Amino acid sequence: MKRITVSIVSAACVAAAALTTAVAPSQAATARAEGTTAEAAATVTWSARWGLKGDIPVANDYGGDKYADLAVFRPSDGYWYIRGVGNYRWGVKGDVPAPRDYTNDGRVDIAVYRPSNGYWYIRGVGSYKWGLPGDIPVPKDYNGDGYADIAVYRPSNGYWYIRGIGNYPWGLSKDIPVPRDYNSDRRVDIAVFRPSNGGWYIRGVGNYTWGLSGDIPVASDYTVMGRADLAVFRPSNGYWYVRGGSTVQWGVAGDEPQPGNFGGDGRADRVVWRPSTGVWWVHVG
Ligand SMILES: [Ca+2]
Ligand SMILES: [Ca+2]
Ligand SMILES: [Ca+2]
Ligand SMILES: [Ca+2]
Repeated sequence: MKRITVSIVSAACVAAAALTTAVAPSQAATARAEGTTAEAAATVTWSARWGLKGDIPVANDYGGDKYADLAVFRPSDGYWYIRGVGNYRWGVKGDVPAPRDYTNDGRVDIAVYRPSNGYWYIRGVGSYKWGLPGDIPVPKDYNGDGYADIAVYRPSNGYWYIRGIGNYPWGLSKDIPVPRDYNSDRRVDIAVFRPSNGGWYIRGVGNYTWGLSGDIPVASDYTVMGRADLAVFRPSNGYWYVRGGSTVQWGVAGDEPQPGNFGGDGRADRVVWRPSTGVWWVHVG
């Protein structure tokens, strides 16, 4: 993780290409293409600088090609910089990015939640009043219709307010909301991670212990089972612990984990964005 390199490793063939110069977008794209044609067990790692200190990482598939796109929201100028897709002015300083596919077209839509007035501004869709200062936006598809639902988690009372669906008490003030589909029914489940005891409380699914205080929850589908795996990134040692999956060291303290589908295969990949340098470190496999 110290050098900027691209390496491709698989069980059947070992082919490594190290790029000692800065990774250009075209080179990263090449590595990605090679990775997808290699063995299933292939691991591809690459890195690219995209973003500046102070930015908020918002990697998602904005273009709709199934690959997550490197992206940052820059509070200082209100722009979204999405690599390979474009730059868009949307939001102001203090806004919380809330990108999701609100239109069910396979493309994640640019959106922000504004804590100061409780409004959601969804680019190309509209604006909606839903929330109060202090709320945490948790847009996900809770009813499985393909459209992300506007929703907030309110730490002050532990309630989830899901627009058009309902209100649910689930959580405590210091919990971190981690809504995902944990049981493969295509509906996102209300869930919280409790840092104080490493507990995961998943509504309608169960309670589990996975992680320690100080861990950052990074639940996603790393094992391609069609549901999110419990997972944490531990800043103190840079390890990703995936329940039922492999343990991988990827990242350092201060990195912001951004798991996503960077390999285009439906598998979540371990990815971190380093605010100090603006470099994304991508571990596909
Ligand atoms: Ca994409
Ligand atoms: Ca969309
Ligand atoms: Ca929905
Ligand atoms: Ca579910």
